[in-house]
Amino acid sequence: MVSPELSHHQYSPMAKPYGRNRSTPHLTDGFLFLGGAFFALLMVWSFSSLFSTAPRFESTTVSESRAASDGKASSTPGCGTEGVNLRYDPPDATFYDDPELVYTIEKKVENWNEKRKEWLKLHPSFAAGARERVVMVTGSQPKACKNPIGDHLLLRFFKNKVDYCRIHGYDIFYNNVLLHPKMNSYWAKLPVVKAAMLAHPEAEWIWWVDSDALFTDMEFKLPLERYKNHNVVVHGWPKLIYENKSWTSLNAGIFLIRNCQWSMDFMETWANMGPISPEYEKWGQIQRSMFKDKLFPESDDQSALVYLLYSDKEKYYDNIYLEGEFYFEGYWVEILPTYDNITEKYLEIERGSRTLRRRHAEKVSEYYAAQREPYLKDAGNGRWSWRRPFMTHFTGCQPCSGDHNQMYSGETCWGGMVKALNFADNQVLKKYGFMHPNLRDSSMVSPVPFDYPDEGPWG
Ligand SMILES: *[C@@H]1O[C@H](CO)[C@@H](O)[C@H](O)[C@H]1NC(C)=O
Ligand SMILES: *[C@@H]1O[C@H](CO)[C@@H](O)[C@H](O)[C@H]1NC(C)=O
Ligand SMILES: [Mn+2]
Repeated sequence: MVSPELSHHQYSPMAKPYGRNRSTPHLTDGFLFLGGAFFALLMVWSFSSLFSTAPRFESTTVSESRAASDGKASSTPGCGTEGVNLRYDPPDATFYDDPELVYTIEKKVENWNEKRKEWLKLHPSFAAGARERVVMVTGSQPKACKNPIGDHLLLRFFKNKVDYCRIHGYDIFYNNVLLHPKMNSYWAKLPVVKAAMLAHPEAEWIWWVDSDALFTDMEFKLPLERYKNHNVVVHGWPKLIYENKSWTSLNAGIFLIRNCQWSMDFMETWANMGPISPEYEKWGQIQRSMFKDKLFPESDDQSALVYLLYSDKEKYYDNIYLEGEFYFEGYWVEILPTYDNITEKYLEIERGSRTLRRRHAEKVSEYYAAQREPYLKDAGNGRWSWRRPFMTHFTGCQPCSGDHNQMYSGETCWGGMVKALNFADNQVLKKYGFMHPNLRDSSMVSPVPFDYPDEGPWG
C-alpha cells in the first residue's frame, strides 16, 4: 500500500512572459510527485459546520426575513458565498430528489449541466456569483500518522489552506475517509472531488489541493479568466508530455476542475485507469512502457492523466490547461532557498509605501494585495522570480507517513516545511499584530510595532 518509491528527475517552470497560454514551457527542473503516504488522504471538516452560519454570513441575517421567501441575495453577491441565502431551499424537485443519483465514483452522472443550472435557477442568491465560485477540497488518511510529528504538520498545512480560503472568501472541505475502498493512496482524491461536485452545485470550480502543499503567497488569486475556455487546470509542460513522455510532465497533486458534465465524464475515464478498473494491472504496464522514467509498476493517477493527454490529444489538450507561468504548485527544493531574499524584497517595497504599511482589517486584504501589484511588475513568476511563490509542494516528503524519498533527509523535509509554514504564517499573523521573527522557530512570535507613516490622515 505504500506507494511507489520514487526517484526521478524533476522539472519545473521558469518565468515566462505573461499572457500567452500554453506555448513552449521553459523548464529546468521541477518537481517530483509524491508517493507513499497518500494511502488515503482525505477527510473532512467542513468549516461551515464548525462555525455554523453565524460569523461568516452576518450580512445575510439582516435581511433574511425579506429574502427568505424567494432566495434572493440579501447583499451584493461576491465570488464567494457572502450575500447568499443559506436558509432557503424550495420544495421543487432537483437532482437531489432523484433516487437514481448516487455520489460514488463508479456510477455515471448525466445531464449534469442542466441539473446544476436548474438548481441555480431555484436558488437565485447563489446564481449571481456562480461563475467565479471556488470550493477547495483537501484531506488526509483516516488513521493517525505514523510519523510522530505527522499530524501536527498536517494540521499546520490545513491551517494554511483555511487561512487562504478565509482571506479570499472560498469554502473548504477536508475529507479523511476513504470514499471508495479500492481507491486508496493517490487515487483517493477522485471520489472526493466527484462527491464535492455534487455537494456544491453553487460552485463553478472544485480545487483539489494535496495535504503536503501550502500557499506561500496568501495574496495571489487564481487567474480564472485565463481558464474560461478550459475545464481542468494543472501545473504542467506540454513539451515534457509530447516530446519527453515523462510521467512528471505535470503534477496531479493540485488541480482545478470545472463543475460540469465534461468533467464528470473525464473523471470517469480517469478513475477507470485506477484500482476500480478490472484492467488496473494492464494500465500499469501501459504506463510503464510509455514513461521510461516511471519506476513502479502500479497505475497512478498522474501517469494516467499524462497518458490521456498524450494518447488523445485532440480530446484532452483543448480542455486541460497546462499552467506553466507561475507556481500553480512548485517543487519545494527549488523554492526553499528563495524565501529569505523574497522576504527582504517585500520589506523593501513596504518601506517605500505608506499604503502597504498601513494596518488594516484582515477582511480587506485583497485591497492591499491589489495595491502591491504595481511594485511586483518586474518580479517575474515561477523560477528566478522574486515574487512570493504561490504554492510550495513538499513532494516526496510524506509528512504523515514519514516515508520520505531517500533523495532527501527527514531533517531537510521537516525543517523545510517549518520554514515554509512560518513564511506563509507571517503573512497572516501580521494582520493580527504579530510575526515569527525567525522562520525556523515556530513557537516564537513578536508583536509588529505600529509603523507610523510619515504623512497623511493617519500620521
Ligand atoms: C527532454 O527531451 C529533450 C530532447 O529529447 C532533452 O534534451 C531534454 O533534456 C529532456 N528534458 C528533460 C527534462 O528530461
Ligand atoms: C539572495 O540575494 C543575494 C544578494 O543579492 C544573492 O547573492 C543570493 O544569491 C540570493 N540568493 C538566492 C537563493 O537567490
Ligand atoms: Mn503532494
